[in-house]
Amino acid sequence: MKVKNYGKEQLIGFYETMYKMRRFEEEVFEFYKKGMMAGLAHLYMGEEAVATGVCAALAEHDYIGSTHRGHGHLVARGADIDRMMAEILGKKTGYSNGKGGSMHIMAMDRGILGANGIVGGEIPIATGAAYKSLYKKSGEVAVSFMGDSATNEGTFHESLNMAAAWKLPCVYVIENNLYGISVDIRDVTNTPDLAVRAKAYDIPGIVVDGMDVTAVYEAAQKAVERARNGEGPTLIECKTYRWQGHHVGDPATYRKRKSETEKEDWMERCPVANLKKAIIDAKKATEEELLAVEEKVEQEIQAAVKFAAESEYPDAAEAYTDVFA
Ligand SMILES: Cc1ncc(C[n+]2csc(CCOP(=O)(O)OP(=O)(O)O)c2C)c(N)n1
Ligand SMILES: [Mg+2]
Repeated sequence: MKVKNYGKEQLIGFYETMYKMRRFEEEVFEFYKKGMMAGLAHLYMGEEAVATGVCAALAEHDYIGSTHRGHGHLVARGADIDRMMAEILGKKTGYSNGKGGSMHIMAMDRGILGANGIVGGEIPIATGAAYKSLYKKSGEVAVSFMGDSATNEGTFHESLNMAAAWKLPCVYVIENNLYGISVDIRDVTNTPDLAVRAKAYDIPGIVVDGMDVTAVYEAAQKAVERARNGEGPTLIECKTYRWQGHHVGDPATYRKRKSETEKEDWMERCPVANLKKAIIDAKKATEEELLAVEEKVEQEIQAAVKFAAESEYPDAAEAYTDVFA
């Protein structure tokens, strides 16, 4: 991790965002275990460096296409933690008045164009936002996050082709966590790196260590600059891993198929703990200063849990408002 090239404030910012994502989801997992939330949640734990590094390279008015694993994308964009937590519990103070829940969590006020239950659904949506930016000359860059498995969807290829042909200001970010539910991407795809698919569209395809926030940030910065300068899209593949199963109800036994210690090996590379260690080792901040950051985040998280728990559910009479059907 190249923390030596960074200032204290920026490193503390990265750490605060990543620690907040982790703590937010630990509370979501508790909600699930206590039966406080409806449905399931797809946790981003382990992948925090990806959204943090990418979103740090964006401007306030830029757009994000998010996935079913979207909590981290919202936190990275500075979404309101109270409204996020309330949405998870289906409360009317939530971002979608409690009707989206975990999988459809979104924050239009932070440029998040929606999370998607349809794998690969976010890719053409972000591409459309990039097209709007070009057409209206409004200057926004659109980022589409996606899983490794989404790159085997037609939407991925259709979108990259169009974005490359029209030089759209779009950045495509693959969160390669090795799995699509229980399917190992290495068993269903003939190239070890997914970023090589960029060659088919003659755009840059970059592989980065998705456990290193500085590596992700630097790749994203170049891609965003390229997009903003009218030079077209970039495909960035971040190699990462999810700590939990596909969702909170998945024991993920399939992870031992290739290596008994696969999960443990990746957990040793924890992006949050390793960033903390790197900051302290490089003497960019002291342990006490980082503990103070953790304490501040903890207070925010506890306040959000209280806010969500004490908020009301939407009224039954509102069942048909804010929905398309
Ligand atoms: C079009 C479509 N096909 C299949 C599914 C079922 N499904 C939900 S998540 C998922 C795996 C997604 O894997 P990946 O894109 O790698 O994202 P990850 O869950 O690993 O973040 C699948 C197959 C779906 N929701 N939509
Ligand atoms: Mg995956």
